[in-house]
Order: sequence, then C-alpha cells, then structure tokens
Amino acid sequence: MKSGFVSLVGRPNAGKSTLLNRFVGEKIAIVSDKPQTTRHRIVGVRNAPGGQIVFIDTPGIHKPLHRMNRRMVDAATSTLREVDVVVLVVDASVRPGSGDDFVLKLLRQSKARCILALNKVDMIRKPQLLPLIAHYAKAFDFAAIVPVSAVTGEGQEALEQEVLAALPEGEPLYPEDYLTDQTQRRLTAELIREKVLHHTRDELPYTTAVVIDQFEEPSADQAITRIYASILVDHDSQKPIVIGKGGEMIKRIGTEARQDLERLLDGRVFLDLHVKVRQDWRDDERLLDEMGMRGDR
Ligand SMILES: Nc1nc2c(ncn2[C@@H]2O[C@H](COP(=O)(O)OP(=O)(O)O)[C@@H](O)[C@H]2O)c(=O)[nH]1
Ligand SMILES: [Mg+2]
Repeated sequence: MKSGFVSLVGRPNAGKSTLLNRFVGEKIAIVSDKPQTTRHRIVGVRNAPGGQIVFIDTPGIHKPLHRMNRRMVDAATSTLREVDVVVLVVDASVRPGSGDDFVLKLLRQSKARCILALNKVDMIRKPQLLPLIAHYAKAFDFAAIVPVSAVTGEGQEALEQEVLAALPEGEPLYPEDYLTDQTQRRLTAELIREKVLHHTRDELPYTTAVVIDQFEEPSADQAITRIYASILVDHDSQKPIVIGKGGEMIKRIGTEARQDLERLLDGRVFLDLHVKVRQDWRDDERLLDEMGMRGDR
C-alpha cells in the first residue's frame, strides 16, 4: 500500500478545487470562475484501492498585492516543501504564459516529484494537446504528464495511478472515514461565500468574506442547526449589491446556501445572513486568522 501528501498547485482558475472534490467524492472546496476562490489550504483524502492519497488544495499562485494575497500565495508555496508529490494543474484551454513560468520556477525549488495534469481537455480538440505536452515536457522534468478533465472525469484514473506510483509505501495516514480537515463552521462559511460569488458575478470582484457569528448545533429540544453569519464587503456601495432590490439577492443567496447546508449537515438548518461593511478586511491580520488564513510559514 502507498500513502502520502500530494499538493495541487497551479494558477488561479486551473481547476484544482474541482479536481480535489472529484477525488474526494464530496464538495469540500468551493469552486467558481473567479480567480481567487480558494483562500486557504484544504486537505482532502482519497482512499484508493492502491493506497491513501492525502490531497492538499491550495490557493492559486500569483503575484501578491494585498496581505491576504500574500498569505494565499505563501499557503500554496509552503506546501511544496512538505509533500511527497506535487500535481501541477494547468488549464489546457489557455495558452501558457508568464504566470506558468513563475509556477515552474517554484517547482524547481521543490524536492517532491512533480506530475502535470493538463486539465479541461473537454474544452479543447485533441490536436491542440500534443504541442502543449511538448512545451511542458521541455520546460520541466515531470514524472508524468496526464490530460484530464475535472468536470467529466476523463483521465482521473490515469492520474490516480501516476500519483500512487510516485508515492512512497506506507500505511494510511488518516482513518478511512476522515475526508477533510475543514470544520463544519469553515465549510458553512465557504458555501455561503460560493453563493455570493455566484450571484454577484462581476459586480463584486474578490471583495467578500463570510464569518460565522454563531453556530448552534441541534439539541434535545431543537432539531435544527441555527447559523448566524455575516457577509463582509469593502465599501458601502457594495452593500446594496449583496442585498439586492427589496432584499431579493440576499434571500436567494440564503436559500441556496441553506439547501446546500442541509445536505452537508444532514438535517434542518436555520440561516440568518447579515451584510456588513468592513473596510480593508483583507489587510486585517486578526480577521484573516479568524477565517483560518494563516500564513503557514
Ligand atoms: N470545462 C471545464 N471546466 C472546468 C474544469 N475544471 C474546472 N473547471 C471550471 O473552471 C473554473 C475554476 O475551477 P476551480 O476548481 O475553482 O479552479 P481553481 O482556482 O484552480 O481551484 C470553474 O468554473 C470550474 O467549473 C474542466 O475540467 N473542464
Ligand atoms: Mg480553488
């Protein structure tokens, strides 16, 4: 049996979180087409017939501008030193650019074995794949290059085999029923944030955070989980975007989040959402700590 840590790294939007969810078989990392969706490291465990793979999903690697972004990039790069295998996830539907070179430079400093997952092959035609494979084979000495689609599942089995082959022999690191390091509170905040990202589209670029103010587990006299959460925005002007006309938007966000939460928590949920203006929350170290975005250095 094999076992070990495998980090999923790459540029924002490459499909790392989608791939993680597919391997784990549960939605433990939120997904969106906005570049900075994943803000901290997420551990997800895959129990395969050949061994246990402990995946670490990371925020995309990019040039940091805010303190938050610096932590996000640190969270991604620090894992490179701690894992047995690195899977570089690349969006095969976009041309390689300077951002990719930046990631490859970081990989050269890592001692882990590296596998390239050329993701989103469902979006390209097969002839486009060969030059891309040639480009990356020349740029870095990958242990394997595997075309995959995190959405359709194509290539997932092949990628799993390559990862297992690269992992050391070992007993499972976690019990079989352990899927993720994300607490219910964290998963809850993230699911709400996903709905905000989804519904506010391009009107609110990367400016929301969700904090759980209160999380009351079901008890003997109330068979319902009561959750009070705040959606933080940067400016007064953004508050009406999240609330919507006559409270329509916040209602929709709340309803969808509650439905997902009832599935996640397997029971009834009462969800109370508030929108608060917190200027510069992205540079607030204490708030970042609260949200679990430690620097991990
Ligand atoms: N067509 C297609 N879209 C994908 C694939 N993998 C991810 N996506 C989409 O790409 C976007 C970014 O995915 P996400 O997993 O959040 O990327 P991350 O930033 O690398 O974690 C989302 O809209 C996903 O639905 C894939 O294999 N095919
Ligand atoms: Mg992600």
